[in-house]
Amino acid sequence: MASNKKVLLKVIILGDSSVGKTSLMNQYVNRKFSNQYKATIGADFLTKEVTIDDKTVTMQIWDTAGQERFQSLGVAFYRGADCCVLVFDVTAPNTFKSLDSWRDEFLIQASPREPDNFPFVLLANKVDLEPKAISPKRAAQWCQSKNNIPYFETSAKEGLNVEQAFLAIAKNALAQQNQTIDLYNEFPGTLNLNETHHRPIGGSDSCSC
Ligand code: G3D
Ligand code: MG
Repeated sequence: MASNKKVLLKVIILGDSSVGKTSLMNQYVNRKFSNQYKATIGADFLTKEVTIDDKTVTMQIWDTAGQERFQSLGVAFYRGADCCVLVFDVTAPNTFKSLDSWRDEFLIQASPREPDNFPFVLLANKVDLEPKAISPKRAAQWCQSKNNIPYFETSAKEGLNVEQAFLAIAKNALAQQNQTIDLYNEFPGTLNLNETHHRPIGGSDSCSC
């Protein structure tokens, strides 16, 4: 890929309501943890430039507007994602139990080319709080069972591990995008959008179109 090409990575954040998705994004993009930022930016996104191996890429981070309560996020939210971030709250066991269904929902809606190799990253959020209901061991086991998903313990409140987690997210998203581009390049003759086909409609070979 030409190095002067602009790279845009789409990252989506999924998980139960109140696990801290919006707070994590706000901490990463604006370096703020604010109770006023209720933000709720709709099926919308924030962008952040990030440098990976001397290359600047733009990460587009999509958050929900609270519709995750009903698991109804619409196809536009999922379409074209390069990485999916799954979040749970270490003090709320139900949010950990929901991870499977968020992952499944993503795979159904986004239908990536290679579901088994699609990059997910798991964030165990609110590690500043006690007591913890889900141990790091349990979370790590879940990650292992899903083809070794990278796993970070974060606190959006204290800014703990947030930068590191999003850097890993960006790297995984970039690797995924490069792989997809390689796949297209492997079959250059499969789809040629510049080619004009003059094919008769209705079975007649005598069309002069
Ligand atoms: P969501 O976007 O997943 O629904 P939010 O979650 O980011 O709106 O966060 C839900 C609540 O959890 C908020 O509290 C927020 O301040 C809090 N929160 C988010 N991340 C952390 C964290 O790392 N540590 C702690 N202690 N709290 C966190 P309120 O009270 O505003 O509902
Ligand atoms: Mg939110």
